[in-house]
Amino acid sequence: MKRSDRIAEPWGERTPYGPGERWPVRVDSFFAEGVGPEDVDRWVPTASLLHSNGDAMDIAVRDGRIVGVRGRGSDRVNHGRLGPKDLYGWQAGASGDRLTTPLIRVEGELVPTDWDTAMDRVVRRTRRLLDEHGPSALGFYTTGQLFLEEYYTLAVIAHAGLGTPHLDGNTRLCTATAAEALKETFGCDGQPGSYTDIDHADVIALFGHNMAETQSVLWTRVLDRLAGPQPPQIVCVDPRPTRVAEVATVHLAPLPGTNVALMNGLLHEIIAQDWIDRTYLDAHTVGFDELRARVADCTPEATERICDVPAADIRRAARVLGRARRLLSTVLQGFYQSHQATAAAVQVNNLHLLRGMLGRPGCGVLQMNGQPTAQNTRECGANGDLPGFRNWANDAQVAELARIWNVEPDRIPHHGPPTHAMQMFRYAEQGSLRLLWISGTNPAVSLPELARVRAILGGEGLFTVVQDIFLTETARLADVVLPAATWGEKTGTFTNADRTVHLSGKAVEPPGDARPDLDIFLDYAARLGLRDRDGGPLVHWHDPESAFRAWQECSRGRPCDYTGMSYALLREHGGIQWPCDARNPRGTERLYADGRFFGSPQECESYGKDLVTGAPLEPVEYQALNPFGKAVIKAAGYLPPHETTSDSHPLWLITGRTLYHFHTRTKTARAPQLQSAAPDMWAELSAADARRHGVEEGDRVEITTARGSVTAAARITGIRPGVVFLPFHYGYWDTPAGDRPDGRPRAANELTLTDWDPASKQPLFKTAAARVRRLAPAKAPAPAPTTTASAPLAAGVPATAGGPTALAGAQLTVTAGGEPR
Ligand SMILES: Nc1nc2c(c(=O)[nH]1)N[C@H]1C(S)=C(S)[C@@H](COP(=O)(O)OP(=O)(O)OC[C@H]3O[C@@H](n4cnc5c(=O)[nH]c(N)nc54)[C@H](O)[C@@H]3O)O[C@H]1N2
Ligand SMILES: Nc1nc2c(c(=O)[nH]1)N[C@H]1C(S)=C(S)[C@@H](COP(=O)(O)OP(=O)(O)OC[C@H]3O[C@@H](n4cnc5c(=O)[nH]c(N)nc54)[C@H](O)[C@@H]3O)O[C@H]1N2
Ligand SMILES: [Mo]
Repeated sequence: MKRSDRIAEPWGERTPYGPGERWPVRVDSFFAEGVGPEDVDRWVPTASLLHSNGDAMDIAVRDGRIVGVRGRGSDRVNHGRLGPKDLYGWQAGASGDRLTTPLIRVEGELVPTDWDTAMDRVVRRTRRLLDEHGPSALGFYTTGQLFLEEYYTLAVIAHAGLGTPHLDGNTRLCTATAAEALKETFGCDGQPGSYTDIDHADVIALFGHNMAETQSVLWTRVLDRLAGPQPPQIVCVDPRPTRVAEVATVHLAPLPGTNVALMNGLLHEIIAQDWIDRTYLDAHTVGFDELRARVADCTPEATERICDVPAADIRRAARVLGRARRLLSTVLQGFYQSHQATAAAVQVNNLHLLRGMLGRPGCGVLQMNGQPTAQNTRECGANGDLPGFRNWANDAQVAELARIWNVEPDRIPHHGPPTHAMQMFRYAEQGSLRLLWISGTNPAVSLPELARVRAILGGEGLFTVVQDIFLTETARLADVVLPAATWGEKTGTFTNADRTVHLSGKAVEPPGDARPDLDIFLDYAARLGLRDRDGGPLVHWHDPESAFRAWQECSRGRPCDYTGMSYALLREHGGIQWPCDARNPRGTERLYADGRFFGSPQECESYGKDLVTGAPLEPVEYQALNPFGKAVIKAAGYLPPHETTSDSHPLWLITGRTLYHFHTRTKTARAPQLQSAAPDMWAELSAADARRHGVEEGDRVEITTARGSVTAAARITGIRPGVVFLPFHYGYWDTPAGDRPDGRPRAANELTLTDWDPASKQPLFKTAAARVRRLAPAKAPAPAPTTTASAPLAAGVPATAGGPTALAGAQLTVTAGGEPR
């Protein structure tokens, strides 16, 4: 086992393999200075908590401290490999500035206190609000980073205990569209495909997904296929020159916010060329005729005019997709975080239905997750539906849930879908929501339009509880701060983007008085004395394993059936894919292999929505549309974004991630290797736009939208002309001004807008109109990584060409080493 350097070599050395072969094992590891594997007292199995890939790993413990990690070679997900955040991120847990005691606000200041005092404050406020205003004064905004057991407990407390409809996750910002797109097409959430589809595919298409940086180990699997015999062809749809684009057979770089137009153009061409599977369509789908009519006019030329992608490239991409024998597609934030998110993501599902590419090795759709445990937030009913993917609009399913919880069905709010996060913040702004309990998320950096978010969280009328491991920008605005234990300090399970469940073990004690999130929720339920209909405790479990068993009962017979699992089995076997029940005791590799979906009116999680207005379909409408529970092909026309570029704001602003950081950097900035790989804010500009604004590499620039301005160092890259990219990782906790943007606003979300996709309610982080101004000359190159999509042009990464419009406007799209594409 050798030490791995995943800063300089993020994807490590190649282990090539061919189609249908097993991906070779390569075990990555990293240890603290002066420690080696021989010094380790114990290895504790877990999986990565810094993305959705679920990389299985073991924590090295020595003298009660975490001293390193190694990948687990036997696990189905990563075959031993670890990415940069997996290898180095754990160091943050031992950081000296962890929260170690609860804090309460006294005369304007947060002061340390004990658990009794802090919880008593929260419980007294809860009771008072329940008495005076009823349950809808209470809201819970959770995350995609806790464990299944924790979400389930919170969901039971909110839905059945308090009876508030206001429970959502930051998964609303993250994978609400994945869930919605799966529900629209297949009737239910749940990933059809499997990571092993990479082993078999002859075409892999990535739609708005920078897998190289955001699921870096999954990307090594693709790279190893590319290095082996009969490599797959890659299709990349992204306005930036990502490492995915670099190896793509076809790279389409559409204008931001035009994904639906692009997809309709591709589907038009595939139908026109008759690259469709009639037998599959007839047997397993409804809605094809409507789609065909909808895309009839979407010729490659018409598509070029909207997306600014050459018609010839659209034809080439359609040909690759249309003639694939085993097609794997992945979809992520380039599609999910824009104004027609669900409509666009659904078209990728449609592509697979048209081509009959589902349920066989190599034929999968991965409507990806982002956060490590986002899948569990959704399964457990902490993100817009009821637990076990139950349909709030189906009385029989609500009654079943009431039976499991032993409460009256009326106790569970189900007159409409649970409130989405953006609406909860609106209610808080208006004053009807008076207590907001935030767990495991940092909205003062991650939500759109931060000035507004700060005003809401800091507002007099709102009592804010923040449960975190650090004193974040959000925690500083709280009335009560609860110190949590995290990964490695608590036990629980979580599920990655391909339905693989891992058990994550406790390796070390949490610092000070910090407590597992589960214990905090259990304590709240106990203090409130929540009861079922016979007067017994509503939350009748007491630790992770008993919570898991309670969840198993809730999942019984549902698509996400966990009843065949146990902690013992997960310990023995490693990752297992749900559904796992008596019929599938070792889990299920692919859903829908038999062409059967969870789409019948009785079974489905949702009756679907109008993709343009977001209006839910009535049960009778769904019954008429899809009586036999087939897959639904839903068409959608392209609509322009609400905010578009203008003379005053001529550039499209998009935001996103870099390889080395996780979100608001509370963990990755406290890991020295990661922080020094990307220490501060930058802005990516094309050479043409840089020249037009008189900007050179490293210059300080100001980026402005209708919401505000930020400053950053300019990085000139091969991004398509007309687009500026900002990473959203940089907030204020580690700036001289502390938690305030005074002096030097830098958080990308100062600029983003309060708006969301009508169907999934996922906010828009990838379309806004901006302008750029040069402030000062460079002192040094921008502090952006050179190994990734932010590589400077000089590094020889080919520029991303726009279509003819961009060429005409920009006069420059080709640089050293680049071919005009
Ligand atoms: N290193 C790292 N990995 C992570 C995370 C992290 O913070 N850091 N976070 C995890 C989480 S929670 C998530 S959700 C995932 C996100 O993973 P990704 O979705 O891969 O990441 P993003 O950078 O948000 O966006 C992906 C790409 O969308 C492109 N894009 C922007 N606008 C458009 C558009 O209009 N159309 C198209 N087609 N593309 C567009 C951007 O150029 C960007 O390269 O990553 C997970 N993994
Ligand atoms: N502009 C822009 N904004 C975006 C995005 C974008 O692409 N562009 N992407 C969006 C997406 S996809 C996402 S997922 C969000 C992410 O946004 P956030 O969820 O706000 O980001 P994180 O930094 O991951 O916040 C997680 C918090 O949980 C804390 N934490 C970590 N472990 C634990 C634990 O075990 N228990 C508890 N209680 N707390 C813990 C961390 O310290 C941190 O404060 O950002 C969204 N915002
Ligand atoms: Mo996310």
